[in-house]
Amino acid sequence: MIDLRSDTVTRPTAGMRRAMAEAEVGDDVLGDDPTVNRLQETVAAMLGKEAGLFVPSGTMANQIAVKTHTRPGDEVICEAGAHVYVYEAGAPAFLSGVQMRPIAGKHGVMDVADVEAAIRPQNVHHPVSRLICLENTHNRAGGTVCPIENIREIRALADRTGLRMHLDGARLWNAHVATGIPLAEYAGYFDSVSVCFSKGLGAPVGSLIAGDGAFIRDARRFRKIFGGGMRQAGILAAAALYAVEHHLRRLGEDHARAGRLAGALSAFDGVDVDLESVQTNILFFSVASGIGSAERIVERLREQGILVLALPPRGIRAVTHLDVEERDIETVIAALPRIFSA
Ligand code: TLP
Repeated sequence: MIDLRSDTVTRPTAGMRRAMAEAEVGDDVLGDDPTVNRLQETVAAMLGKEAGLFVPSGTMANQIAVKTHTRPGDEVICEAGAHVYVYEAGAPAFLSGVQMRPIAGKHGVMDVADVEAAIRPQNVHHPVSRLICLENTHNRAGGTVCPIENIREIRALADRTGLRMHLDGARLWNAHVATGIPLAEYAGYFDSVSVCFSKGLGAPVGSLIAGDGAFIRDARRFRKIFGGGMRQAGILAAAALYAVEHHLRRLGEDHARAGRLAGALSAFDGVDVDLESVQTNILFFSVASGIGSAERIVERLREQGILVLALPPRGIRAVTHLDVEERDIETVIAALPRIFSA
């Protein structure tokens, strides 16, 4: 099977498994795991932040950040398709008692004027606007990169109005490789940043939150409260370190492959690909009703040994990653006429 459902499906390579097997470990809840400590220091430094905290998932990273920045009753501004709002099971309300204020963006990018208009005046009737969350790259918008000028404008607004900013950087690695903008430059605009090792970088588990020392001290307590304190987690941190060292540079290959696939798909009548949004490793396309439902197309691709995700009624997502090679993309492209020209 060629699995294009997500970049989360990768399996650890032989080299990564060796690094995991050889990892020095200790009890990380007690702060004793040398490999976790090395990962936290290494990635915090890459992001230009004082401190980092290793957590089990991207969802937990975002939710700890929301919890650490806010108080119950606060409002959090984010783009309408943001993962923290759409795909985290209502956790901001469940875990932090905050209300989300979604704003429709273009290609996942919010206009600064719309963000400004969403900030509540200080008044007893309103929730307190506390936090702005950005996502880079933006998953639901098709792996789009948030322009640095837009981030800068929103930061200036946050500074003027006293709001904080969190970056869901699950795929910040991809934005960095696509643009050449240093990770620390992106991260510098945010009070906290989350990054994932278990997506394009190919580690089996793990994310990290970075911020200043006081923020991470508070976040560590919320990690414990949320049940994310892990013991000999160095085995996982070793995989994450290996991923950062060996799999970051190669993300450009995934981007090129997603671009090729997008180009091939766009040649078929009734298949709509917004080529402008295909900037990294994620590709969304939609199928006209004459061709079949998204579920039907997913089923036909599965019969050809290709897995993708349906976003009913018309949308389909394909994601390239470490376990998808050049010849897999050729196989997929060769299968397309059997799916769409029948
Ligand atoms: N995204 C997953 C699904 O949950 C949709 C995927 O297959 O793409 N932020 C962003 C931008 C994400 O895309 C994801 C995962 C997360 C956070 C959450 O990470 P995990 O799955 O580790 O909790």
